[in-house]
Amino acid sequence: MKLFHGWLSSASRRVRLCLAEKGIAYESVPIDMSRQEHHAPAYLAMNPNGVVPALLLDDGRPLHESSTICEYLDELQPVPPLRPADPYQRAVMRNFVRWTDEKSLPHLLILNWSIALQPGASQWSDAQLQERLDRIPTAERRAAWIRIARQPYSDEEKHTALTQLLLLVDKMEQMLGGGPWLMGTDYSLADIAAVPFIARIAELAPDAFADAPKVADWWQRVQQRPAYALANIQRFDAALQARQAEAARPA
Ligand SMILES: N[C@@H](CCC(=O)N[C@@H](CS)C(=O)NCC(=O)O)C(=O)O
Repeated sequence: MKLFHGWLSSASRRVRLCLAEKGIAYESVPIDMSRQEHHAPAYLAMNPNGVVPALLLDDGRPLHESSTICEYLDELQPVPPLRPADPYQRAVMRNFVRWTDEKSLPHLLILNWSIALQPGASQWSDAQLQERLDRIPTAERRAAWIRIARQPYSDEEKHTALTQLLLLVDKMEQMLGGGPWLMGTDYSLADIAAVPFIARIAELAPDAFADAPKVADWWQRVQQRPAYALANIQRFDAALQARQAEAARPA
């Protein structure tokens, strides 16, 4: 199968983690969001929402939504299992994943886009911006690009976004009872959903786990998993600099 993904995208990192845990081989197709490659017609045919990631199965059928893709992979290859066997616990897991989708990702996007996409997007002329907006399939994502191109997030908005993002740490500290993982004894898609956010929180607010010892231990355990290294979750700032240096290199 082929994974169309962004190296810096949290939703993409989630799927890379899942594929690595499963030991499923795949072809990696990086998508450059700063060039709006995810708004090209061929990509939109795979993901009608115009966001990354998208998984293209061997038989040509596409799949989008990181949480759906991860559940699909867990059904496709049930060993090692990444969802609790108990239906109630599975439902609790899904609600946690949904919580991160709704309450963490929008805030992280404000912080990430401000450094990764705003400098380039603010240089576009009105005509260039309109041309790009015309290719974006949803009003919500169009609004996000207008915002980043024309009305940069203020320091206060970024501060609020970080405060909201940090609520994940409190939530996880409460969930990590006996541990060692969010759903108890077994590593699951709940942990995988949280990893990209906690990795970024560790960079943005290194003291964030000072009052959350269970999350601090969980984060150490996550980084020791072989799948964590395989998923190639680089530091955001280092990856961004490498990408910019690559783009600036003469052809
Ligand atoms: N719920 C989606 C969210 C995907 C998403 O928002 N991806 C971001 C990167 S993490 C993206 O592609 N943004 C590009 C855009 O909005 O133009 C999923 O989990 O797959």
